[in-house]
This record gives sequence, structure tokens and C-alpha cells, in this order.
Amino acid sequence: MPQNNPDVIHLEDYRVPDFLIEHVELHVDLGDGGTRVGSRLTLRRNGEHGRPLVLHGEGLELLSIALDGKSLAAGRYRLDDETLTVEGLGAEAVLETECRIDPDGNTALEGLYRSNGTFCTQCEAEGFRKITWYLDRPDVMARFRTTIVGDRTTQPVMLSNGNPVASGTTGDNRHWVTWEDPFPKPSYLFALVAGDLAVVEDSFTTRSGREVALRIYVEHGNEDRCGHAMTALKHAMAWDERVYGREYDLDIFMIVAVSDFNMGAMENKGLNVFNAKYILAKPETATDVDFDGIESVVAHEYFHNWTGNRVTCRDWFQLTLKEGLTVFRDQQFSADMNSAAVKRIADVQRLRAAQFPEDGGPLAHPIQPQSYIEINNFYTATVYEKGAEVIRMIHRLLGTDGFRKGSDLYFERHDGQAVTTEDFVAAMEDANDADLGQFRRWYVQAGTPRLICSGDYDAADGSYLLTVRQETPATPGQPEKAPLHMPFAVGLIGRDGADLPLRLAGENSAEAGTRVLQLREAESRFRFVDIPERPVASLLRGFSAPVRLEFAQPAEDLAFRMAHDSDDFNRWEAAQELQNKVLLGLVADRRAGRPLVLPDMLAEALGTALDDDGADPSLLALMLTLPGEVMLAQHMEVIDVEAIHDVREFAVKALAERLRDRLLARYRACHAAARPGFDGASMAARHLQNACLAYLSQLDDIGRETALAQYRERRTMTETMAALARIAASDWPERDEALADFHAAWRNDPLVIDKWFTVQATAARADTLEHVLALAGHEDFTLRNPNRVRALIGAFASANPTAFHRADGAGYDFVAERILALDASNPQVAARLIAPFGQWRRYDKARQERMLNQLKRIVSQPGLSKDVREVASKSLN
Ligand code: B3K
Ligand code: ZN
Repeated sequence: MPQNNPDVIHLEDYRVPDFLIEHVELHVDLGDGGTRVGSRLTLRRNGEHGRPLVLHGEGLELLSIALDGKSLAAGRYRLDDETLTVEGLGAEAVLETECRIDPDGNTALEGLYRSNGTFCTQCEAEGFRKITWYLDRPDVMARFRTTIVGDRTTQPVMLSNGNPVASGTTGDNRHWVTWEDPFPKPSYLFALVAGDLAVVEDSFTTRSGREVALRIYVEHGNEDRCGHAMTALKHAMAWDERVYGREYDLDIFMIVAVSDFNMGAMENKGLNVFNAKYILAKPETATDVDFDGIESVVAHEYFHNWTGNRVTCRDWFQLTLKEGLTVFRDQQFSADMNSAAVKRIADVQRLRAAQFPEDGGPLAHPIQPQSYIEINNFYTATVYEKGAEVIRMIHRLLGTDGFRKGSDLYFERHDGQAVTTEDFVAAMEDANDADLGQFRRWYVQAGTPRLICSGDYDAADGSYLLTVRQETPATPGQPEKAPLHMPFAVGLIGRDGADLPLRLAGENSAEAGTRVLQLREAESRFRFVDIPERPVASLLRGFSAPVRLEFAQPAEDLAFRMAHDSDDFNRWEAAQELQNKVLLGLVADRRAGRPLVLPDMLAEALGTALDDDGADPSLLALMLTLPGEVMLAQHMEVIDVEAIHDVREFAVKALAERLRDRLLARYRACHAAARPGFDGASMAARHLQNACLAYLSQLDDIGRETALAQYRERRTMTETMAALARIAASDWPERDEALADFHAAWRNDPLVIDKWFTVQATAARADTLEHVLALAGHEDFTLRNPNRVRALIGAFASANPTAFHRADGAGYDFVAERILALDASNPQVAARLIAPFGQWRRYDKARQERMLNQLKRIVSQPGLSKDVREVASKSLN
């Protein structure tokens, strides 16, 4: 991007708003032929200046405008595609406007739109300006009073933020309701919903004894799928009181589930709007992963009530202030509800799969970006997931109590304000008398640091010297990197498998277990004394910092840690490292034309894990599962798509043959133990059962039989989908019949049909692209529904490397074409599909060229949206 591009918004250009809005009165008249939005803004000039009032507004048809009660003549205001400018306002003013908008024609799903007949809104980040003219920026916080007028038959339910304060009927079968939100809020938290919806009700009594009505609104017929979301909500409310001392503040908390939604959910004050995928579930229709997703997204949006809504962002460069912190809070919550180690592993897997590539590619940016063209492009894994890791490091550096003191001070100081990440860090520091000066670099420096470690045991004086060097690779616009301050959790394991007491040279006493060291320098050395034998080091326990650890540990030590590491995360990590080592060695063999031979030690280590009856089955499932192709690729200088695929298939099959009996025994035991439903033990058993099935299904005799039996049993969707995934990837004669049968069984259930699309898009088969092309023409496929787009095209591009990166480039062509088609109707979702192309540098020359050609093709399309243009053109770098 050229430096002087007027479309680029820079953090350093932030200025306080010229006007403030104290009160907003909205009058929204819903109709089939368009919706009329009346607005009455009570404004106050902010400081002494003579600048005009400039309101944001896009795609609005002006019907009337009046200032202080007097209609404005055409010369008194200026209207363009993005703004409404009014000159000559006094220190205080009331501006009234009326406009017409077209929710039915709104395919971008931003602003007011219709999903399956239901009117709903999505305003974050800048969607409110598509509803009416406004100072659509988060540092303008106003009290809202919203009147909705609609049809009594098609919109019996009409909702907005806060509490209903008045209602009535008018002629023509129409009715109205007025909602009032007592809390000042930025426009991005505004919401309105109207339609014919069913409601599921419950209540929660806060610890101060206030009763809060809880209501989940869904399309009729889905009432029996809300139980899990409701339970999650109540758990989240109680947890936030217990862990952060935060109570809910309104009398009603509402959630509405809609079918067409650009992302997961939205935390609008008192009226969360959700993608139905994150609300609706019962064991027959949703997998355990879906159940977990619901629990964490419901909690996430609820937690935003304090971290995001009560204390909000000054500007969109501060996005990680609310998102990083709220992701950290939802991660803590899920860890408390279920297995903490399993949750941590899932979070780290997600970080590595999505954020590491972003941080190492052309779109790398710090968790606090310095500039953007389209803010919707910055709801990234970096802002969210790396942002959460940064908060987690503060938590680890200050400890649980210190962190709580810091969050208490943050809420006390900033309740009702729009603030910056600096305000958050300062509260953490002030409450703890801590120095996070150097730590602040995490907010402004992009790139994943590498920690290059070595350990030396000196038998003569019984000491162990740990040396840690940190290096952050250059990222676009940031050639030089400074050393970061981070917690580095380590343990040293003795020959008996127990953690050794740790004492650094110069210290008086030792403590067994994990020790949190602090790294600040480019190179740090730690000398542990009184170490009686050569220890096995366990570094970066719990993934205490978002870095790539480089520590050459012999395979025997990794196998030892798989069995003995007291840190469950690191037990899994040791398994991953061992598997990476073996698989990458096989990739090298294959490339050199050597025969593939699976080392015995991997089978032995996994066999030992399978025999561990005491361990959490879910943890074992994760340890048994070899790193995926996308993860393996991250370790190669130039990604060899085919070699990685072949080697992984080879290893799974060879392991299945070696461990056949033990896999089968464990499979059967888990199958017998699991009960349908969302209880931890059953979910863990299913997890291990399906991990075993992934191996067993490589065996043509017993594998086929087992997968088909599991599919036909139809016990839970978790088991059905795991079996169908194996069947869809196979050449078994039952394949087509099973896919047809699944479709017929669930054809009226869009969330389940999404799974049917995904299972085919991700199947590892030579003809997957042909299937996907056919599916793109299937009568159930539509580019209008974001879930469907992600289920087919998103899954194909991001989770099926051999098909997407097909050597002839046909996979690229297919996805690029769909991006262009989708851009015309929904730029936000289209832009999200580009990311895999941004990784072009990582591939061989032929693929590089094909990927670049597609990016160029996208960029040269006339009339491209800002969203797609920004991502595609930056990806070319
Ligand atoms: N805050 C919303 C995300 C809005 C995305 C706008 N493109 C959901 C969340 O993070 O909770
Ligand atoms: Zn969020």
C-alpha cells in the first residue's frame, strides 16, 4: 500500500470526536417494501471549535432532516456516499433525520438485514452507519431508546437492547414496542431483532440477589436444542461472579439465534445475536466439538458485558483490549468447566494452525495494528488468539491474585469509558506495583518469536545450564525486532519420572515442580544446582508464551516425557515433537527415494500411551493423533504437499497394523463406556474411541466393519460424523450410499447438512475437487449463507491441503472464482477465504506462480470491495 493512500486509517491519527451524542431516539418502522428509520440525536460539541458535524452513513435514502426542530433546506447540509455534514451547530443541538433502507436487499449481512424472514442487525464494527446517520465510532457512547413498529403476524417478537418500557398496537394489524437501555454504549453494540420466533426461558439470581430473566429466541421447532446454551450461560454468569467479581447489570439477558451470520456471535448489550451453530445442539445433531464451541462462545459473548461493553474500546486499533481479554476469559472458563489440559491443547492447536501462519506471512500485524483499510479484516487470529496469549502471560507473570487485583482496578477506573490497551496494562501494573514496560512490546511487535534452547548437564558439579536465545523474524514493515519479556515455565525431570527440586545458583531454597523463569534479554542463562543426575528438561510448560520452541531433545527423552511429564500439556507436546521428528524424517526419506520404515520407538511410545488406563482418555486421544498435514507443513522450508500426505497416510497405516489389538481393545472399551450426552467422561471416551477409529479404519477388514457399524448405529452425531469421515475418505463400496443416506436423513437440518458438505470437502481423495465442484452446484449449496460457504469452500481451502494445492492449480482456480462471486454479495466472508493464498511463499515455484496468479486475478477484478482488495493486495507482498 502506498504511504499516502487516503483509504488507510492510522492509529497515530486518532483524534477525540468533535461532537458527543448524549441520547438517541430511534424509530424503526419495519416493512416489506423497505424500512423507515427515524433518528433523534441529542448532541453536544466536544471542546471549543467551529468544525461542522460529520456523521457516518452508507446506503441510506434521506427522507427528511431537521436541526433543533426546524427542517433543513438543501443548502444547510451535504450528503455523500459515506457522510452527512451539517454546519452551524450550537454547543448543544438536536438533529432529526429519517431515511429508508432495504433490509431485504442486504446480502452483506451488516447493518439491518433479514435471515429466514427474521429482521436482525450486525453493527460491529461499522454497520450502524448502514441503519442511520451517526458518529459510528466506539468512543461515542450514548443512551438509546428504540421504538420498533412491525406486523403482528410476521413480527410478533420485537427486541432491542435494555428493557421494554412501552408497547401498543396501531391499525392494519401492526404493533409497536419501545426499548430503553440505561447504559450508555457505542453504536456497534446496538441490536434490533424482529420476527416470529419461539422463546426458551430461564432465570438466574445474581449473588446480590437480583433475578435476571434469561431468554433464548430461536426459529420455531428448535426449542429442544437450547438446553446446552442455557446451561452454559448460567455457568458463565456464576463463573464471572466467582472469578472476576462481575455481576450482570440488566434485568433481562437475551440471545437470538439466526441462520445467516457472518461470524460466530455478537455481544450487543443485553441482546446477543448468535449464529445458530453456536446455540442449537442436541446429541443427535451436534458433535462434542459443537457442544464445546457453544459453551465457549456463549460464555465469550456474556463475558463481553464487562470486557467490551461496560469498558469498551476507544478506537478499533484497541480491538484486542476487548477480544484478547475476552478470549482469555472464555478459555479460563472452559478450562474450569472441563479438562484444563485438554482445553489448553485445543487452544494452542488453534493458535498454531491459524495464527502462526498469519504471523509469518504477508498479513502479519501486531495484536495492536498500526493501520488498516477495512477494520473487518482485523478480526484476526492475531488480535484474538495471540491477544489472549498476551493476557495469559500477564496472568502468569502476576499470578491469579495479582491479575484479579489488576482487573478489579481496571473495572473500577474505567467503567463506562472507552479506553486503550495502555489503560489495561497500566491498571495491571499499578495494582501490583509491577513493571510491564518491556512487556508492552508484545502489543506493537508482530511475528512469532523463536526460542532457541540448549541444556548442559555438568556431572562434576551437579549443575544444569539452560541457555535460551530469543529471535523474532522480520515481518512486513518491521525489519528489526527487540527482545520480549515473557514467562518461561520449566521443569527438570529425574530418572524416576518425578520433577526435581529446582534451585538456581545463588538461591537458598529449592522447590519441586514447575518454575516460571522470566526472559527479557536476547540471550538468558539459568544455572540450576544440586542436580544429582542428568535430567530430562521439560520446557515451555503449559505453553507459557506464544513462541516456537527449538530444543533438540533426543527421541528417548521425548518418549520418556510422554510417559512421565507432570505437565499434561507437555506430555502431549512431547508426543507431537516425537511424531514431528519421525514424520519429517520419513518425508526426507521419501524425497530421497529411500523406502519408508516406521521406527519401532514411535509405535512403542504410542502403545505405552494406549495402555495408560489412569490418564484422561481425551488427553490420550490427542497424544495418539499424529500432527495434521497443515501442522507438519509448518516445519518444512518448502512445503512438499504430496510427500507430507503420503508419509502421514503411511504412518497411520503402519501404526494401525502394529497396534491393532490394543487399538481395538481400547476402541471397544470406550464405546461401551460412552453414554450419549454432554458429560465429561462420555465425551472423553468418544474422543478416544474416534482417535482409535481413525487408525483402525486404515485396516480393510476390521476397519471397514467398525466404521460402518459405528455409522449405522447412529448413536450420537460425534460418532456418526467420525465414522462418516472415514467412509467418505475411503473407496469402500458403501461410500456413496452412506453419503446419500446421511443427506436424506438430515436434509431439513441446515447445521447438519453443513457437516455433510464439509466431510466431503475435506476427504483425502484424488477426486475430491471434482466432488466439491459438483457440490458447489448442488441444490442445497448457496453463496448466500456464510455457514454453507465455510462448510464447503472454507473447509476445502483450509483443511484439505492435497486437494486445494493440487499440482494443476484447479483447486486454486475453484476457490478464487468463488471468492470473486461472493465478493459481490458478501465482502466480509469473501475476504476471509483469501488467507490460504497468502501462504504462497511457502510452496514450490510452480505452485507459487499459480497462487500468485489467482491473487492477481482477484486484485484486477473491477468493482472489488475494500475488504477483498486489502487482503488480496497485501497477500501479494
Ligand atoms: N465482537 C464480535 C465480532 C464482530 C466481528 C465484526 N466483523 C464477536 C466477538 O468477538 O465476540
Ligand atoms: Zn469477542
